[in-house]
Amino acid sequence: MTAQVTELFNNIWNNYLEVTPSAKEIHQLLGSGNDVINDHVAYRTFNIEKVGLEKLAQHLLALGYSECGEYHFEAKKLYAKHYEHTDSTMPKVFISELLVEKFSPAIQAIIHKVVDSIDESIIAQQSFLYSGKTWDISYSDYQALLVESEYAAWLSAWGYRANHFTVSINHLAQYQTIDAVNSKVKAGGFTLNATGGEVKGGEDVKLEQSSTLADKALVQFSDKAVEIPSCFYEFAKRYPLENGELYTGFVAASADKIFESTNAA
Ligand code: OOG
Ligand code: NI
Repeated sequence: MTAQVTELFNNIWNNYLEVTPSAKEIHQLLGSGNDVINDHVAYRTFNIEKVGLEKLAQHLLALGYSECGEYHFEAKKLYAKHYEHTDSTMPKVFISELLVEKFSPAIQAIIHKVVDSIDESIIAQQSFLYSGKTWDISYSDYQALLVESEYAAWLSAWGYRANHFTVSINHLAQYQTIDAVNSKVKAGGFTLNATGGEVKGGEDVKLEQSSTLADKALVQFSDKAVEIPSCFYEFAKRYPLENGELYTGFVAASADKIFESTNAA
């Protein structure tokens, strides 16, 4: 089963690198051999049954993952769950979904048009997790979504692909602290998401995180091609609980700011 999980994440990683070249460079900058382990990978979707978070999760459950935690984001109108594999060296997966009914009728109509045009057979296959955008959307519809929800706009333009991969600082050979990682990434010429400060969380909440600002890549809209924010790279350090085991959950207050890594700079 782990070989299948590894193969799935290799496919997801390659699809992510197509629009996130900085991740490959940063991976080389931080690693020294095989010490770059993924803490987690994140997905975004809409809470419409056809593509709801359970539709993404089914492919993980089939490979030995199970549901471990849930999170609410009132202001961004999102709900999320995270999944863990029995083999703790496999990445955790964080899946959020947009509460579509909380948006204006015009926004809901654009979202439903997108979801209606997805082929059911694409969703049913494991490759759905690295299928990207399999529909047409105009640049003006993208801009309309952007006014009410950056998340909805990002998802409609990029589709089903990892929104980010996350380097586990705990496993790095050369760096032990998030400040050391952040300094190295910035010295390499990359920009960090500074919303709420570069470091989100800390030892007090058992999880410390930072992330780059998303790369920019070209999206083929139905009427024209435009460069927009694509995906980002995250760095996470986990701290032990009273029982000595590393905390494996997420921290909603920090995640709320990580979401903004795909905002236009
Ligand atoms: C997910 C943001 C949350 C984390 O590590 O807290 C997250 C997203 O941007 O889609 O990944
Ligand atoms: Ni994350």
